[in-house]
Amino acid sequence: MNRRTSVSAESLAPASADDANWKAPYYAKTPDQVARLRTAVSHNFLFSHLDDEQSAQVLGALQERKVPAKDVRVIEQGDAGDYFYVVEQGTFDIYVSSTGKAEAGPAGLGNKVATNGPGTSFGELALMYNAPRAATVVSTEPSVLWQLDRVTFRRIVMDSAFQRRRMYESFLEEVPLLKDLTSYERSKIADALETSKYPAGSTIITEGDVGDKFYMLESGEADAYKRGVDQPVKHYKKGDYFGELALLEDQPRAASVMSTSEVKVATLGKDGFQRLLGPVENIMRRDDPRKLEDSVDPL
Ligand code: PCG
Repeated sequence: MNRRTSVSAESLAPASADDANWKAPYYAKTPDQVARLRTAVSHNFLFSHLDDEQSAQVLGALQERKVPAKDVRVIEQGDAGDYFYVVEQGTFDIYVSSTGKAEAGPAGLGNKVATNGPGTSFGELALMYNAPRAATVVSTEPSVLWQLDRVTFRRIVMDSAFQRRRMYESFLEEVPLLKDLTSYERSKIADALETSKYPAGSTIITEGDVGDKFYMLESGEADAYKRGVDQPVKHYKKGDYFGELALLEDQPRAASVMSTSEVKVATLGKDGFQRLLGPVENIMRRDDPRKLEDSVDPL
């Protein structure tokens, strides 16, 4: 079967897995480029769920793009989406205009909503949702980007990211800790989450261990215990979080956490915790359970 797809048909239809003739483009790279590219994508959560073959295809399809100066509009709000970008070097300011479209001149950019540095990415929304660009992205200095064409993005990178965002969207909206984040900030957290399940009576965290993850309770209940204290020092239910102290303070786990029913947790590794939960760090410090424990367990 020799199936042919026109560009315009592709732009309307979601990329489907049954287009057997499609092959990802391949751009040859020098060893230096490969090394720089690997570093740039290594912390990017949109790539972290790809298998080896998918990673090789994506690395081959990424193309280097040098941005020669500051104030280059790499993406204009309202335009059609063509590429997804990973930042290797430099930073980019992101603006959203309430008119839905970027106009000429600095005033036409709208409100600055984010600044993206090395290892971050942008430009996924228009490709995921077949929608106009939702923001304008402007260089703040000469920079280096890696760009991935929309078809490769949709066919290889998007599926897991899209499902992950959808799957965690409603849960993350109900986590009190995250309620003041924008829905876009919550989407970025969803990209980085993993789900784990535990039967009732499991030890999820052991006091004294080195901490490498942050936990949010998706379903079920759990208790925190401290050595030498008979009663639980804290009880957790859906939407609560734990495991933040060891990561905030770089100290061993301050308590053990055990499931009291079957439990599902969404976990965020240390890297994601530090990159994505910066805006709520003060809330976590304010709610630090050691303030409550002091009366129970003076140390
Ligand atoms: P896209 O394709 O809409 O192009 C503009 C990009 O800006 C968008 O994808 C996101 O990748 C990125 N972006 C970063 N922060 C924000 C934000 O707060 N809101 C929106 N809408 N986009 C953002």
